[in-house]
Amino acid sequence: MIELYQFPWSPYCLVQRRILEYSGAPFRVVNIPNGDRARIWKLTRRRYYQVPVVRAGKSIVFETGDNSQVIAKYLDDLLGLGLFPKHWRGLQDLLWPVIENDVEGVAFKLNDIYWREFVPPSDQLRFLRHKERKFGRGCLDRWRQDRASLLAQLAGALAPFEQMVSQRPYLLEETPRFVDFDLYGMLANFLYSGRYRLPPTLKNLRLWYRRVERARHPSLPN
Ligand SMILES: N[C@@H](CCC(=O)N[C@@H](CS)C(=O)NCC(=O)O)C(=O)O
Repeated sequence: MIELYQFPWSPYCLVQRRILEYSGAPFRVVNIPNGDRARIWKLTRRRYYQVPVVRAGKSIVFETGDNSQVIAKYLDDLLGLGLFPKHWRGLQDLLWPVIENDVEGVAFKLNDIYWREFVPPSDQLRFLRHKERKFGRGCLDRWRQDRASLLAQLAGALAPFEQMVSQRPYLLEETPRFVDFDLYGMLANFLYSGRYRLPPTLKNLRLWYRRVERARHPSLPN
């Protein structure tokens, strides 16, 4: 059975999780403490410590760069999902860095503001230390103070995607492709704390989000 090593609020893990659900393939989630990557380190034979990591039989799959999509392409091939069709080659490559930088860079801060509500107490010290070492002391309090401007920034970053889905059910066409799952993961991370809704001004994107959340591969029975 396929295994997804993750932590539940990670935007990149939420992408892979939704892809696996979409596929209908049986899979198992293995939760890793945010602050203790020993299990990932061992699994990848000391080559990687981030999440997500996917294990399928003897294959251990993880990203090789900031903009690689090794896991999604692997699952796409393995499960025949058609997430990277030839006719969108290049265009999806241009879109996913925007999704994973401009949208993710704001979305995770807004969710992290509520970290005490979802990071297990046993992991909170390591979580706080990890964030402060990466983004500076007091970063989580600063993001809380900046909440309104971060929300405005997020709405701005999402505006082009709202335009895209005002013309068609998914970002590119009638069927979800990789970028739909990618944007979904970033927004599922934003919504993870339960403290937010997608802005009402992004009417079509709200409908799109529900659509991606429920999408099932066409080969699956209804
Ligand atoms: N480009 C990678 C990024 C993965 C990533 O940033 N993972 C985060 C969790 S959302 C992580 O493991 N961070 C911990 C660390 O860097 O120590 C991907 O798309 O999977």
